[in-house]
Amino acid sequence: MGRPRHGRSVPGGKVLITGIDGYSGWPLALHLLARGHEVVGIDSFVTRKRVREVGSWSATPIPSFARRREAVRELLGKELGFHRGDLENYDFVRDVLSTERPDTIVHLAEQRSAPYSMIDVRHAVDTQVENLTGTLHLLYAMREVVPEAHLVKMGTMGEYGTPNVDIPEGFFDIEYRGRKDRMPFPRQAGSWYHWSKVFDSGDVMFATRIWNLKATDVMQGVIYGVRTPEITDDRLLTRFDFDETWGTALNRFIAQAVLGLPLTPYGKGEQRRGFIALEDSMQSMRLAVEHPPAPGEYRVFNQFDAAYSVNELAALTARVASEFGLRPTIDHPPNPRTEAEEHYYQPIHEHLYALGYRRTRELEEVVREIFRDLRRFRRRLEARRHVVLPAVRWSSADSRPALAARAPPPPTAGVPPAPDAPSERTTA
Ligand code: USQ
Repeated sequence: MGRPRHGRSVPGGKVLITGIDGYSGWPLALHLLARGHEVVGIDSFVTRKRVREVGSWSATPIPSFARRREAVRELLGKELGFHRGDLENYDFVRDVLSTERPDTIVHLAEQRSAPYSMIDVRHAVDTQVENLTGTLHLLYAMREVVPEAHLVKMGTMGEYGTPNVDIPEGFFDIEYRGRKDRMPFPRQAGSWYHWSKVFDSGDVMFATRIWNLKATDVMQGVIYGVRTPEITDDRLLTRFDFDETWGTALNRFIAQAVLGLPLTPYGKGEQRRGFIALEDSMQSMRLAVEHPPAPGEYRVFNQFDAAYSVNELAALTARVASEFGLRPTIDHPPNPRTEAEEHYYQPIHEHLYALGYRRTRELEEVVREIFRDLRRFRRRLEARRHVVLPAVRWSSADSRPALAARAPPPPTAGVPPAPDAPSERTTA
């Protein structure tokens, strides 16, 4: 577990989070600091830039990273280490690992939007090259500098696709032509982004085998929510995306309800996915950090709490919306994605429960909480309502014209374009 320094006495010890400025990275940093870990982050702020690229921003106003660190110091009395840089630069990655010598590396710094990866050939290539390069650089730098560290790698439930059989946690036993083996479960991803995670998984699994590294590959379901117990002040808020490229299903439905727009389960709306509250995703990541596998072990967690269809989530959103005096309609726009809209879905998720995972937040309670927060930031939503409806189509090789055609709404009386944002430079 390393030297007996501050943060090293906790299992999992000193944690390096790549992508610390992101939706999960930021609350994870707060959560691990509160648990007594020493935490250091890496970020290049590319997500802020890319969300601006598609004309959107976070519904919650996000301070600059320097201000975030000040808030942590002031409100939590903790120091957060930070290195600004890009995982595509191998010297940077190796230098940070040499300087910090983390016990655990949580790797979240990847392009994480499926629609973004489907915009055109450049976005597809950027997604796969960046995601694979960052992971390979981390694996090589671990091998060189901290081979005893534990890599917690953010993958996705979307790696598996929607097969017509139960989905195990990474591996399954197969008998074929009279012989038996334990093999990785087939991956059938549904976007260039999701495929980048499949390729990453192969690379991480291979590195554990040849270099005796230890790794947890987290098959993360869709996260929803805006708060964790450590977010006690607006200066500690995490980002909340709601546009079609960066926002995810349930979060988007609630934003749509607040905006008075129809909710958009795509196509038939019977697509099922595993979902988990932000707070419980942080609990799961912490459990992985604090219970490392053995050297040479590559383990897989299916990290979600429960599976829902998008129709079920739209209906729930509409029901809770009525408590806030809102009456959203439910629309079924043609599906911009190429995916099954009715299918079997039965993933197994036992590994985290075996480590002590328990649901802390009920879905409906979190939905209410998101409504309360988004109503406070309604004017920020209003300022970007033109980027909510889908524009990126899987069947198109180039969705840039559709994205460019979305015009910002003309300023209306009482709705200034960016009211509670200090400036575009400090919020994203
Ligand atoms: N969907 C709708 N209406 C919407 C938005 C989405 O019906 O307005 C549907 C999509 O068609 C899809 C499902 O909801 O069937 C999930 O889409 P999503 O945008 O919520 O999530 P996805 O693109 O799969 O990606 C998100 C995160 C990604 C993470 C993944 C976990 O952006 O980083 O890896 O969730 S999972 O979905 O389990 O693969």
